[in-house]
Amino acid sequence: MKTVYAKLGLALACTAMLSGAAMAEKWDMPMAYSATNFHSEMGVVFADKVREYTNGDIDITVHPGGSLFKGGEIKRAIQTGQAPIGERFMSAHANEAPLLGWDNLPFVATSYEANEKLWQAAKGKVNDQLAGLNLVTLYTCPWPGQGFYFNKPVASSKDTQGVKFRSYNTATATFAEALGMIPVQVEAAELSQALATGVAESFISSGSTGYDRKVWEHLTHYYKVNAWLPRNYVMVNKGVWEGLDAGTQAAIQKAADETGSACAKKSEELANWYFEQLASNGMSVEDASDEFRGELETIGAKMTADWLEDTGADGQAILDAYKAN
Ligand code: PCA
Repeated sequence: MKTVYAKLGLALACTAMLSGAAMAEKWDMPMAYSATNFHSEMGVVFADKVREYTNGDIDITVHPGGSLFKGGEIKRAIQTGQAPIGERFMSAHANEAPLLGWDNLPFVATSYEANEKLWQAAKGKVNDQLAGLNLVTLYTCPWPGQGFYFNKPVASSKDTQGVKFRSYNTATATFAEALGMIPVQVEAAELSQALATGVAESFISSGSTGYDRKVWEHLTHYYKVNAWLPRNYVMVNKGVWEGLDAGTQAAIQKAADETGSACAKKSEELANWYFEQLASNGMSVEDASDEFRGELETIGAKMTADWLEDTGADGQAILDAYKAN
């Protein structure tokens, strides 16, 4: 008799384990940047934390480098539920939802601290706009400050006329046009190819993307401008999110909050290291000349004014809240 009960107990335990395993939801998480980039590495940290905090109920697999969906397709894939979760460059969506360009305002918030303050001011309205797009933000993470890459020395806009420029969103295309350049939008994953084939000979970005894409193979000069610190964000489909019980949501949010702050710290730690790598691979890494910087500031002020026009009272409220803090 004893053995029968023991066997029955074992059978019940196995059934429980099986149904526990069947409950685990598998989530594919497309990310746009290379596997070794800190954003992608942090995506893996996030997935590990989610697995841990949900006791294995949510099992996320990260697909970096645009391997599952290309950068430009990720948001739509999540909106439509083709993927439950993913990561994308936030200001890439500013053409469709202008508030999402909050982190692309030239010279408004140029340190990690200021960028975080601006995010705190923007967060509520930005998340509302994303909810309207069927998306829930889990965490955001800044890139290091943005500067210009060229294949020659550049002292002012006299040197930028007619230069082919790789943009990553509408705002950077506008910036380039104001400098007499010819913009073409290219994902970071395709940047090396664009430089190798001469489709682009210049771009604006952090030291991070220049390092990831080994741009010293094609370009010679980096000018530190620190114009803005744009953010990536990890988002989940709103319906998928609302289908989770409160405990699972809280566990995922805890993982997201921890990963978001760790990711911002990592970005800050790496910012100068990237410059050192560019320099040790033969690039000239310098501050932009006063003349060039002055021109960039003039163009930047106009871009911020345009953003305020596009976003109206909401954009103004974000900037006012930022300045008041
Ligand atoms: N790297 C990304 C976005 C901002 C950055 O620093 C890129 O160039 O695509």
